[in-house]
Amino acid sequence: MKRFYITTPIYYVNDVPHLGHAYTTVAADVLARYHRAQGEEVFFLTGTDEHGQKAEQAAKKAGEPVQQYVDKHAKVFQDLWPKLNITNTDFIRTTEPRHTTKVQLALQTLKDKGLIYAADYEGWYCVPDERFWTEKDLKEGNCPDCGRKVDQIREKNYFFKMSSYQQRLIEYIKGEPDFIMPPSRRNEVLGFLEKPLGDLCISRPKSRLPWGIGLPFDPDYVAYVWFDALMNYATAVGYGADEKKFAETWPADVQLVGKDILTTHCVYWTTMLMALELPLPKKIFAHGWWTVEGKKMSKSLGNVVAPDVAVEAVGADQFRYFLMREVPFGLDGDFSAAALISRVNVDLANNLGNLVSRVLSMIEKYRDSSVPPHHIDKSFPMLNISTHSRSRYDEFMARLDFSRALEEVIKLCDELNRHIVESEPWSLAKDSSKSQELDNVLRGSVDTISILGMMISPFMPESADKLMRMLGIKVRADLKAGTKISAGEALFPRIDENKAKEIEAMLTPKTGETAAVQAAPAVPLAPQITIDDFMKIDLRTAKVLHAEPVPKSNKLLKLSVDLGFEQRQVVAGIAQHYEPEDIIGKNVVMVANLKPATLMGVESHGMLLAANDGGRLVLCGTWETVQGGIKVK
Ligand code: ME8
Repeated sequence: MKRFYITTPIYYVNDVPHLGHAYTTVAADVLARYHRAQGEEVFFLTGTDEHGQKAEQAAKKAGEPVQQYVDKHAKVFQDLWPKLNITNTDFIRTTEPRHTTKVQLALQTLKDKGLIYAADYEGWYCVPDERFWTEKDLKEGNCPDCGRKVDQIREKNYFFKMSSYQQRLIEYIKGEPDFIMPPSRRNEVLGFLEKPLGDLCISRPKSRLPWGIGLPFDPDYVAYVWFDALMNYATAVGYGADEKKFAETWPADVQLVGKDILTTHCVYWTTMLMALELPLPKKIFAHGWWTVEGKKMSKSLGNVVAPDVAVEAVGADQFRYFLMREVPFGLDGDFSAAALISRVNVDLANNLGNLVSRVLSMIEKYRDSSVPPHHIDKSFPMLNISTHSRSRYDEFMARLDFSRALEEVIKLCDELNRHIVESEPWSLAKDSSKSQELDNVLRGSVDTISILGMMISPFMPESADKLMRMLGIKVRADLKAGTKISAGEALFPRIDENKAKEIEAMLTPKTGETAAVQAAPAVPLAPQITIDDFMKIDLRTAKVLHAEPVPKSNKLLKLSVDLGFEQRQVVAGIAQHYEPEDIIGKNVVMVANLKPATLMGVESHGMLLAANDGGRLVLCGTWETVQGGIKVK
């Protein structure tokens, strides 16, 4: 039987694990647990990406031999995952022989097939990104990706004939609507493939970068780190080593990645697989990007959220719940300690936790802690509701829509709370002729609680286990009349104000910069206006289609926005606050009837709304996605 195979990216060892890494890995774990619960055999892979310039430079900076450095840092990831209850089947490190030898096998295979050739390369090279760029790719002479300076180089290298697969890849993506998810990312890849696809430089001269896997056909070269890294998904499951295991596991069913590495996975990896005559993964899902209180996570800002600290602050289940519930999978998210605390208190402590204790204490009080029988002559409203809820939950899980799946959990809690209020078990308990009715309400409620336990278990495994223990059972099917329950302590303790302050201090320590922002005086309110004054301003929703810096300006970005009925060019003074690629696809609000103006020689036909947070500009948009051109009042 084919295993259900799930992968995360393999993380660079030069960075400390943070919220972003935890996000992808928790999502993969939720999926793995969900599929296991369906009786499937799951292979869940994560690991570390240990070659290349980044690792080499980080080791140099730390004054350590590279192997020692990567060993130490891979361990940080390996030690972290159990704290988040991650149930990966395997952990691959790209410096392991099981990987390096099979990367060499893949390279030799492609070379033998005539799909790798040597050529002189002349162009621009970004050292930190380890990427080549053509003259026209550059932005103001710098790397279009990271904005840093690039070096001109001329050297012999080896190239993979990626361009030969362009048409086949386009047709494949068009023929498989669910291959790249969500659809916005699929369109992005198809857009990328509209331009001619070049061949991929898959080597680096050892003289410049020795820390890599040697090319089997040229001792002076190592493999490009992305060729090496992407192969992990195959080498970990037996490519070239264990044919049986490979056949039972490959292709991956779901490959989870962040949107930052969409092209490497959807173009480089897929064409590599085509060239190796291997099937493509069934699905590549590129999720969105987390910021912390509106800012990119960065060491210098001191706002990197460490997953182990989050676990220590609120608990593993609570943190997992927040990550999966807060943002629809695929969209960008913003982390704040306040949002995390609010999710724990509102959804988990007040709603689900209270509901469990409400139902169990009623069974304790009215039925001496024994689960009552069903009386079949009665209808069970909760049974229908929970069956429907469960099937919607399954639909969302199948689409990797984790946030909506959890929304179903909360909705089912609301339904059960309503059912209890409406059926008034406390009144039924006073009337002995209503004993069967009371049994049915209590039984329907405790059954629903057990369904809720099942629904939360991929997300919050410890709490689901605790809940089952409170219900006196191991699996849901064990819940029978006479089963002894125990209400015990709260399933999710509430975070009180003092604890909340402690958590905020642990998770988002204020740096000098943020502290200064908080101390800034409030801007005085402008004089009052009438509603007629306000109505003169035509505010509209708009979607950012394109963004690029305005030449010679370090403040301005030139945007193209979709207003539904037309596209507009708008110049916005936000270049110091947003990278162009961060705002493409965002839904913003703009003043649509402002007279056109010319800024640094570029015409602007409108103005985006942004909050000025002590000098930091934060774009304003709509909470939910709406079409462009909708009036905002
Ligand atoms: O790119 N928000 O490794 P990496 C959401 N080694 N997800 C985030 C995130 C954020 N702010 N930051 C990181 C590499 N991630 C390569 C991958 S795979 C063959 C090689 C997550 O350590 C997200 O999954 O930079 C992203 O794609 C990944 O970490 C990048 O990890």
